[in-house]
Amino acid sequence: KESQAMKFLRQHMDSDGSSSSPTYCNLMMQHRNMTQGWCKPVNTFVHEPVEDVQAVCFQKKISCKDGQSICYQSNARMNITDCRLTGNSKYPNCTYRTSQKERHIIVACEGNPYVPVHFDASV
Ligand code: U5F
Ligand code: U5F
Ligand code: U5F
Repeated sequence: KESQAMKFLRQHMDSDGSSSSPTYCNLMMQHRNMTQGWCKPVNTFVHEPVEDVQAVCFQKKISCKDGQSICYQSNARMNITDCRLTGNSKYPNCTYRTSQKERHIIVACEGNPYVPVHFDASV
């Protein structure tokens, strides 16, 4: 079974990639299995080394958007791509808007080793 940590890597890590192409999200959301059964509405990919993203678990502690759990905000801005479902997209044809950004990422972490398991937001 896929662990929470593996799920984070599948859904949110693309270290070697960049969203140079406008069809990046259409391809990646499909390749990373986020368009099976439904179209996942919002998903961020991070284009930084996995160690740099894992290190965020030891950076600035803040509240998650749920207001209850602990999240961590990266000290540095990171190269990310936000994928957002377009308004007229209808399952199974999931079409996304691709936006490349430089932002601080916010993640939740769990386990031993303590690694990212949830992508909360970017600022
Ligand atoms: C990057 C990019 C783009 C890398 C599109 C590969 C892509 N890229 N800009 O899923 O059945 O591994 O690696 O061939 O699929 O992940 O085995 O799910 O910078 O799209 O056929 O191949 O391509 O796909 O196992 O606009 O190019 O991109 P799979 P593949 P893809 P299977 P499955 C992107 C990736 O960031 O790092
Ligand atoms: C993923 C992500 C993000 C899952 C945010 C659900 C979310 N996610 N990157 O975009 O103006 O914040 O509410 O759809 O925007 O429950 O309301 O900030 O990969 O937070 O359109 O919503 O879902 O997320 O209020 O940057 O989405 O997260 P937005 P949304 P939310 P608004 P705003 C991540 C989360 O996998 O688990
Ligand atoms: C923890 C947290 C939060 C673990 C939210 C995974 C979650 N957590 N603070 O909606 O991009 O199922 O994955 O968060 O994926 O099993 O939207 O990974 O400490 O609930 O497809 O998945 O799954 O959310 O968020 O504010 O993170 O959480 P979805 P998520 P979930 P998406 P993604 C929470 C879990 O306690 O142990």
